[in-house]
Amino acid sequence: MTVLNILEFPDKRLRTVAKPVEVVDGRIQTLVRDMLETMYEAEGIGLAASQVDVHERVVVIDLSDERNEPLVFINPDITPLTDEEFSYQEGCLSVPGFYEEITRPARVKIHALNEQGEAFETEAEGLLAVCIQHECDHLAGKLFVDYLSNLKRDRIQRKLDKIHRMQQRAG
Ligand code: GNR
Ligand code: NI
Repeated sequence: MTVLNILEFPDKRLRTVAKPVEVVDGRIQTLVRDMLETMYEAEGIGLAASQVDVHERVVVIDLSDERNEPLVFINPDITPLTDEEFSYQEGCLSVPGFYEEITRPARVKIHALNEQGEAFETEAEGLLAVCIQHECDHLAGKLFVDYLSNLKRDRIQRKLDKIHRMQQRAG
């Protein structure tokens, strides 16, 4: 297994629209395992393939405290189930250190394939609904900062640009 490099905002590659997975084969299963290892190492609750510069529709999530309940969504497709909204303080491994309240549909239906390539559907609410919507945004090249005002987003971009410049100088 391999810990993959996570792209950080404002990296343009995060804006790439992911393509559907055509066959869930060994290559995709290896990607899923590497994404899980990367998510656990980074202590995130979710990860989209876009964040590791693989532009295919693959998402992993684990909301459990023990970090032993991996959820895998290949070619996820979500539809809101209600007009009701839910607000949550969101963070992102690609926007490290910044947290902002984001409002989204409170419940969604999810259609996806599992890691064996079998179709399944489920409904999500609460944190799972937040997380799957956040991950599907990544697959569309979208980040939670896109929901913020230009002022807030530009502030975050300037701070991360500065951090990235300092990291570059430190080698
Ligand atoms: O680890 C993560 N935490 C989180 C918190 C609130 C809302 C969404 C998330 S997802 C994030 C991991 C990540 O960046 N996934 O794309
Ligand atoms: Ni994210």
